[in-house]
Amino acid sequence: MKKTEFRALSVQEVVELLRQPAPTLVLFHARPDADAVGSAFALSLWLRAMGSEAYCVCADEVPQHLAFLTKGLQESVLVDTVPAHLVDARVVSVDTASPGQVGALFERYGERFLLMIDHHGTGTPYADHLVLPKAASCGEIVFDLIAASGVDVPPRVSELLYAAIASDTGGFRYSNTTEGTHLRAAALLRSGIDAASLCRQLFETKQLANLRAEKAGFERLHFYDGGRVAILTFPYELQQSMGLAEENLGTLIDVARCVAGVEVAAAIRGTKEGSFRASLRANVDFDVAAVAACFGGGGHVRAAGATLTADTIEQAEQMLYDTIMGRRGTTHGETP
Ligand SMILES: [Mn+2]
Repeated sequence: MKKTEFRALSVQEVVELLRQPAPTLVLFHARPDADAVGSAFALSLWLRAMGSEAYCVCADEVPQHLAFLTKGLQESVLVDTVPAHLVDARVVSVDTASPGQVGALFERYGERFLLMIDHHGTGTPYADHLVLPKAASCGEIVFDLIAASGVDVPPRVSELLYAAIASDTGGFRYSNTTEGTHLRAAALLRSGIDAASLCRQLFETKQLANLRAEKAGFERLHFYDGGRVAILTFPYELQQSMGLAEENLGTLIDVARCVAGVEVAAAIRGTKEGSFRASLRANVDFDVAAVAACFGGGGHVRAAGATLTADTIEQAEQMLYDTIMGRRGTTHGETP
């Protein structure tokens, strides 16, 4: 029978569970970011240090700009590269809040999840879980698990965790950054990693194709509510005509978010399936996860995402705008 009730586990319980050697697939969310990749590979190296065979798997390949993180560890994370003897392994997920984020692999592994380790406040548990919404990144939780285990891990783990933590805090700039974030980062620095090099690769290097996408996206940036709400749209036809990959559109949201005066930002891109993928960010105390939840999505209070069903991208933009404004209550201030 399908299990529908799941238990919340403590850090210590998870350590004891994972200390028992067993072949393990470490799964992370589709369209992976550095927290997902860093947390998953750090967890798999820790599992190996405790005598388990481990392999990282994802519905999507690690994007090109994060390939430096996995270099020399695994050639690919796609499911058809899982070694035959690990096909029936237990499955542990990191940074993956709901079945939707597992993506195309949920059908395959849905019944086999031993555990989910995550830091998203909104989500739909699909296994026994360690979910700590106060953690700025899943990397912080994996850091704590490794520390609690007292197991010696290879130096590469420090790099992976630092990248995970730095990434989800926007380089220690976002409001989710806590004293605990810095303390963990300090411990990782103490192990001798080249943090400046990691940060340059994470934050100061962009694919030329991303910059081309940002330039085109900037032309399609609309401001509302006196410049407090910014929404950028990027139709799938435009992506195709420019020869851009999906991963080249990941920084569009930053174009909308970084403009002075913007409080809530969104980037909507068309997909080849005909739906519309929205990323949402808040620069002020406004819950974009609640906006995303109206469309079946989720995320964090200040960073969330959802997939919208609409006939046109203009209609998707209108739906998102209406929902944002509905949750912001009566508009304040006057239009310039
Ligand atoms: Mn994360």
